[in-house]
Amino acid sequence: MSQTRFADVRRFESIDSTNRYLLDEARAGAPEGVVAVADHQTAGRGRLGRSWEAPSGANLLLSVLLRPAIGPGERHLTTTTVALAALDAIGVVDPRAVTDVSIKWPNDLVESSGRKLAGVLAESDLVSAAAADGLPPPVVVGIGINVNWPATDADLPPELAGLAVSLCQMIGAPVDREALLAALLGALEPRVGDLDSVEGRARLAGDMASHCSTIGTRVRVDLPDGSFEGTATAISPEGHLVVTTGETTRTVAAGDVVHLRPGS
Ligand code: BT5
Repeated sequence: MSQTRFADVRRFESIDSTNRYLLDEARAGAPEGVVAVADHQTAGRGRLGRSWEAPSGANLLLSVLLRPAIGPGERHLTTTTVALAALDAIGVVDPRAVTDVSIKWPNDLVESSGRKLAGVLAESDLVSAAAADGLPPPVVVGIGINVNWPATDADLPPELAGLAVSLCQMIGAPVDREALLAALLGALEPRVGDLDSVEGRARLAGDMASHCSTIGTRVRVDLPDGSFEGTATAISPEGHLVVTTGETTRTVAAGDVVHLRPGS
């Protein structure tokens, strides 16, 4: 990966969270492109205080430090960037399996049954922005991809039963984590480059729209101040979800989305 901005790959047998590690590095002034990869996380995190589960040595757990020159309103595109790069990478490793994978807004890669294959977590820290003089503010984007765990549904803890799936299950054979990592870092380079220009950001939003199974789906959007239902119709240029409720159209920048079956 020396030809990409992601040449500084730091590997950990065990760490609390690769996102936490890179946020601390960002605070100390680390440049864009540092990558942290872990065999195991003791406190892998999801959004809103949730946790990310993966046994040691089975899955891909990594974070990248980005310093995109974009405004706060467009930061969601960093999640989009990594989700799209992960789709690209899965396509490199297994072109057939990827046809069965889509992005569920805002941050999940899901298999056609809706089971979750990967989750993305973008975190920024304005304190580190102030500390690192002259550098654009950091965004740390982490992704956990279920590569070889679960090997079968029986491996899952009760709380993930029926909700998680791995590439190994989809393909029917173990997958080389290093090959997937190399493909992901390779795919990230042009995708992250797209954050730098208006045309690039439009490409990210457009590609998101074409791979997003939330579009065209009846959804419930859970926000901190309540929920509403509607039909997801588009991805905005900033990567936000456009939902029409019949009476109004709302653009959702952050929130949990539940895909509802027709009539539910
Ligand atoms: C996410 O959060 O999906 C973001 C996950 C990001 C994990 C990566 S790993 C490397 C980096 N370092 C970190 O510390 N984190 C990042 P969210 O949308 O909140 O989903 C979390 C929910 O997904 C949990 O509450 C579980 O229900 C479910 N979950 C946990 N582990 C899972 C797994 N391995 N596969 C599928 N679902 C899982």
